[in-house]
Amino acid sequence: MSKTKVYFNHDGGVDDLVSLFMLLQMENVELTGVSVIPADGYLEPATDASRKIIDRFGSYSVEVAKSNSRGKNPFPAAWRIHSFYVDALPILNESGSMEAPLSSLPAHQHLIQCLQAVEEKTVLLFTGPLTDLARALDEQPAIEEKIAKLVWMGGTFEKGNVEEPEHDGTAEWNVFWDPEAAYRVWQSGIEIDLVALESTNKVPLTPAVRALWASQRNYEGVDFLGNCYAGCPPLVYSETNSTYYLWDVLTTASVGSPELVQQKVVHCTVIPDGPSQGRTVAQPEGRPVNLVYDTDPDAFFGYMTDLAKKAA
Ligand code: AGV
Ligand code: CA
Repeated sequence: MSKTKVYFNHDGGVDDLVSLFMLLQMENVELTGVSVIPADGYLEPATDASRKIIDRFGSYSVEVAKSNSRGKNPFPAAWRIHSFYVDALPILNESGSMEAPLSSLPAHQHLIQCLQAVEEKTVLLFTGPLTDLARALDEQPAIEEKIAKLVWMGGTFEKGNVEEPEHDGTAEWNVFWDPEAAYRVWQSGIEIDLVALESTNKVPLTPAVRALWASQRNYEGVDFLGNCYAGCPPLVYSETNSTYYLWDVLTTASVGSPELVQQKVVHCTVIPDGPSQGRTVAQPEGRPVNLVYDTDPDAFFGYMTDLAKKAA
């Protein structure tokens, strides 16, 4: 079986780190590089946790790079703190060392290097803001030809998830953190699969999902899932600003198993500034994206848990 080459840029949230764990279990995927941007997490623990997950759950080595990008609209610290929690999990610290190599390049240059080092085209998987991709395109526009497509957790055409002063609530956070970067990527010719809140809203963390993982915690990988999500607020009665969804994990699953999601083409633009900054808006003259708008939650959680069972 030929494996899809994937470069993964994430921002250190719990579901970002679980996504890395999942990618390492996919038999049809080969990770060509990983980079970490300090948006919904802190740089050091998110980078260390990434290296430890590769060491503990990967069957091959992957180089990790740190981003030096900074966003316009910072994430709440209460969310970013989760990166320390995953980094401290005992299962990731048993060996007491970190073997996965750390690149000396900043993430956007690491991305360029990894694209150029592989002969075929690479799928880009981004589960945080697009800052490093926008910078890479500005620095080396020729990389566009080496990109098969971008699969991005970002955006919505319905209700946003940003609740911040001076914003109207229409944006999704990964766009809002750096709206100009998304705007820049929209100007490129790269094919974009947009895994938006329309589909991720279908996969909240719930007490039932936790119970499923708890019941199968005899598998080390499933126990790892339960531990990672232990600090995240589930959906019980109604949504709050901190309710956790499996945003990035659904995005990652759509790379390993595309039949889990439904897509349709939408023409749209990104609003780069002002009170709606970071909003994705449908517009006939806008560029096309493949909007991932639906999924079957049972099939998704089944796929996720089965992959975790394979981890050793
Ligand atoms: O908007 C979803 C993105 C995803 O990439 N992140 C979390 C996922 O990693 C930001 C976010 C929105 N609401 C959150 C977020 C919450 N309640 N807790 C943590 N992060
Ligand atoms: Ca994320």
